[in-house]
Amino acid sequence: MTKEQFVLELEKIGAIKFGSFTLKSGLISPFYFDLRDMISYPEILEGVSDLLAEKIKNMDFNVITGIPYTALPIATLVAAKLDKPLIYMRKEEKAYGTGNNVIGKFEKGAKCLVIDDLITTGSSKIETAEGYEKEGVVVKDFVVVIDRSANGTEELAKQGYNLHSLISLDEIVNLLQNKGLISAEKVKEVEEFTASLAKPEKKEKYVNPLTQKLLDKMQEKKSNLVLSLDVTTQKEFFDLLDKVGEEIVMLKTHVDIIDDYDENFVPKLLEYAKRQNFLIFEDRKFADIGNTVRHQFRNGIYKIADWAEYVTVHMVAGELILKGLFEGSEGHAGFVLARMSSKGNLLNETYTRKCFEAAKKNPQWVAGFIGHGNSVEDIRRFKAKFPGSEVLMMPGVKKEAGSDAMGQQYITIEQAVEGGADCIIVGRGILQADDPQAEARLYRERAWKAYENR
Ligand code: 6AU
Repeated sequence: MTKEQFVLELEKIGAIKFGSFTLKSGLISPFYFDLRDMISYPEILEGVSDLLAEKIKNMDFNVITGIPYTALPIATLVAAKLDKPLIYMRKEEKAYGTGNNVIGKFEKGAKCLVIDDLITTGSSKIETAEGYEKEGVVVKDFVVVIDRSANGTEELAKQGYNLHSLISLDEIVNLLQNKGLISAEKVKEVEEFTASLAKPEKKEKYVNPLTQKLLDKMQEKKSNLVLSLDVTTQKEFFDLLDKVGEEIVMLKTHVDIIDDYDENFVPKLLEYAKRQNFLIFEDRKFADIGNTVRHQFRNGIYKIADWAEYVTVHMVAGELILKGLFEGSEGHAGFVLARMSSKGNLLNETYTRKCFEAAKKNPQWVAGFIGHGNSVEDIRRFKAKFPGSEVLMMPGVKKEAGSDAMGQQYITIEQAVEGGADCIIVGRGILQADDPQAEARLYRERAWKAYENR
C-alpha cells in the first residue's frame, strides 16, 4: 500500500473527516482525525505497519513501543516485521515511584522508539518519554502516523526529542483536494486553523489572592517554613508556638488531634497568629461530596472556616468539592493534594493530572498543591505541569532523607526547595528536636537560602 492509498483508505472508513467539529477544548476544528478503528481493517493495519517499518528500519533503537491504545497493536506488527523487541507501558500507571510500569524485557539504558497514531501538541508525548525514562528506558525518537500539529516538531525538539511522521496534515489536505474530495475553501480553513494554533498560548496571569498573600508573607518574614504543629494538648501546642512562631510563615494545624480542645483554643490561636505574624492552614483533608464538606468546613465543634484561611482538599470526589467548600465565602482557598509523601499512596500520574485540570478550571479556589517527589528532577517535572501560579507546599521534609515506621517518606530541605517547593512543611523534624527553637531557625535558614538561590 502506498501512502496515498493509505490516506484514501482512511478517508473511506471515516478516520479522517473534514467539516466542523467541536473539540474537547471548545475550539471548532475544520477537520477531525480518529484512527482508532483502523485496526479493524486488516489491509489498512498491514499497510500502515509496512509504511512505518520502512520509515524506521534504519533508525537507531533497541526496542519499540506504541502508546496505548491505538498505536500499541500497530507497534506490535511493526516490531514483528523488523524483528525487534516490543515493550509497553501500563496505561493506568502505578503510583509514582513504585517502578515496574513497563511490560516486556529490556536492558537498562535501552533505546526505545515510540510509535503513536497522532500528534497534536506534543505534551502527551513528552509525558510518555518521561515515564519511560523513569524506568530506565531512553527515548529519543517518536514516529507518528499523522502529524496534525502546528509545531509539534519544535515542541519536542525543545525537550530533546525527534519527531518523525509518516504523513503531514498538508499532504493529506493536498491529496484530498487533488482527488476532489475537499474544496479549496476547506483547505484554506485548515491552514488558518493550524496557523491560529501555532500562536503561543497566553500564559495564565491570574494569581489567587491567597497564593499572593502567602508569597507576600514569605517575603515579609523571610521564611518559607510551615510548621506542622502535630501535638495533642493545648499546653504543648502553645508552649511550642512560643518558641517557634517567629520563624514560620504559616502554621499548619490538625485541630482534631487536640485532646483538650475547648472554646479558648481558637481565640488564643488567632491572637498568636496576629502577634507572631503567621498564616493559618488547617490540614483538615476534605474528601466528601460538596454538601457534606460544606458543613464540615463551617459547622461542628471546630467551625474551621471561621479561623483557617487555607485547608487541604482531596480531589477524589471530583472537582465540585471545591464549589462545595468555597463557593460564597471570601478569603479561603485550598491546597489540593496532587501527590502524597506516604509510601504506597494511590495517587498516580493520571490522578495528579486530574488535580491540575480541576485547578485550572477553578483557580479562584486553589492556592496551591501539596506534592512530593523522590528527586530534585522528579519534583521539577511535577511542578512544571502546574496549570497556573499555584504554590507547591511540600511535606515529608527533614534535614536528612529517610522514612518513619508508618510510611512517611522524607527528602531533604534542599532537595525539596531546589526541585520547586515554595514552602516546606515540617512537623517532627522540629517538634522532636532537643531545642525546637534552634531547630526551627535552622530549617528556616536553610529553606530560605535554597529558595533565594533557586
Ligand atoms: O514532618 P512530619 O512527618 O512530622 O509531618 C508532616 C505533616 C503531617 C501530615 O499530615 C502532612 O504533613 N502531610 C500532608 C499534608 C500537609 O497534607 C500530605 C502528605 O502527603 N504528607 C504529609 O505528611 O501533619
